[in-house]
Amino acid sequence: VRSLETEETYREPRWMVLGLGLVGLVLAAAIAGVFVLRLQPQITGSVSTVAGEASVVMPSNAALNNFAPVNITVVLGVNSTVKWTNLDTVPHTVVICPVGGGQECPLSAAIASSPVLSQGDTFSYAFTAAGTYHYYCSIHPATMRATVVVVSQASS
Ligand SMILES: [Cu+2]
Repeated sequence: VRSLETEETYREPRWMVLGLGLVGLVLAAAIAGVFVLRLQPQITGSVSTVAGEASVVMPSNAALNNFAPVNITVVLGVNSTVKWTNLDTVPHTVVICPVGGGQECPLSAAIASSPVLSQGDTFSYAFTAAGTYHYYCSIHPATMRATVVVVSQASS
């Protein structure tokens, strides 16, 4: 038969284990919550890609040949995610100016700019408002200038 003293020394560690277990559960829930919050923007991003893409390429010798097509018109929410693919052996970039921002806005004024795209690299941008957007390649700004016209569904 155990004495009271012996029972107490056995009970205390159990409460400590339970307490630690609860702390562990709370931490696990917090970490899981952070993961869910971080995953949500990625899920949204993949959905917008499904909505429809328009394609532009930097063709071979794009520094002379420009983007292709040079001017495209897309419909908001239908194919207003534009995906650029560099097919050239020369690296290029995409710098998108705001509506009314001119053909060659400074990088600080750009609404989006790609990293340097090597051959085979792609860059996508989802336009969210109608308007005429000029964009250019920051490596060849004098010759690589093009336009995306975004129209709303009602006006298309
Ligand atoms: Cu270029």
